[in-house]
Amino acid sequence: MPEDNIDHIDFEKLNQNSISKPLITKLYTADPSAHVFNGKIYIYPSHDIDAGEAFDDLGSHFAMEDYHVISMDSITSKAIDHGIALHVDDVPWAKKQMWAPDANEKDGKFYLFFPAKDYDDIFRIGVAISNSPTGPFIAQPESIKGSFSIDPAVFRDDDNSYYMYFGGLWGGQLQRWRSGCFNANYPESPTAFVPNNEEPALLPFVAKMNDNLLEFSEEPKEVQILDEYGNLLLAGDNDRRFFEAAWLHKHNGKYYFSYSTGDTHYICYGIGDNPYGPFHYKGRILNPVVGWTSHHSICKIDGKSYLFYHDSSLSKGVTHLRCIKFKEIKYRSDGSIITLNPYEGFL
Ligand code: FUB
Repeated sequence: MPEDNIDHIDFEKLNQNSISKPLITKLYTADPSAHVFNGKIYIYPSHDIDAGEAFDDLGSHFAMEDYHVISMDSITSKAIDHGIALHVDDVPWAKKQMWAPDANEKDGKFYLFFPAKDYDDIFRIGVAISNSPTGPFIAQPESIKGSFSIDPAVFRDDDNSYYMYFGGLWGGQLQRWRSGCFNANYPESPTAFVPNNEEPALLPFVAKMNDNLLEFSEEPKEVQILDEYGNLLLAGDNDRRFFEAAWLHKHNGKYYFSYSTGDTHYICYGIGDNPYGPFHYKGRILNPVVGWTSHHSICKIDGKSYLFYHDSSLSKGVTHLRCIKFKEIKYRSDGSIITLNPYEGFL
């Protein structure tokens, strides 16, 4: 819901009707990637700040500078903020805009994956390593070779292969990579280079990671999202096509690829038989929240599945000052997910 649409909202009533309270109120947080490591819940969010950047459709006002890690002993426990885990000043290749991160664990080491703009103002994806899930993380000197765009999500499959999903339109620059290399031509409009409505929509990417989790082991491949007839979703299908915030989770042996539709503000998903897809579009997981962006992760905790997401309720609707939340999701017997309404019919 764009900022100019919130004047009528009674935030007290909205909060009363909300299906979840903010997990952390001392700082603004967004884009929560939740994992269970060694029996404990760790959440890797963006840390929203007001850096005074003017609002634009490229997301320049999302001028985040660092990451904090949040932990919870259990889903009913208090959320603990562990302070700064990584700052942009400590990432040699990164200039600004520390957007949505993810993390994963391998052989007792913890890897933070994050996008940021480099000194050419191109979004790349980097890795930082720690011996602890809460950091501090030490960044690699260079971004991942061949990485581009935003919103990395790293999924570990049952055979211990790791796959990174990534990509984001408009400010996330995915449309600038259509030819395989970065199109730096102006005008720098968010929709320049986006396909026409009747063309197939831009697709997110996936790449298997090397054993060291520091590099792609293959050229990133497009992740296909198909409609009910087996055709690629079209660029004009704004209610269903991929925009940003990729996530992959597994349920009953099936692979669920979920994502945000951006300008229509839904979290949607498709189901596939392997980590590369194709994924068959199945529906919505979350209806629009207060705030323009919607971003999520899905994590199984003690046998139940939870959606971690954000809205802008804590800042009374300021787009770039968000708060992380969570709610259990339920599956029907056919594997489909029951859509959540974030304010139980209030909006
Ligand atoms: O937090 C900055 C950007 O906003 C993220 O990278 C997107 O997914 C959206 O949530």
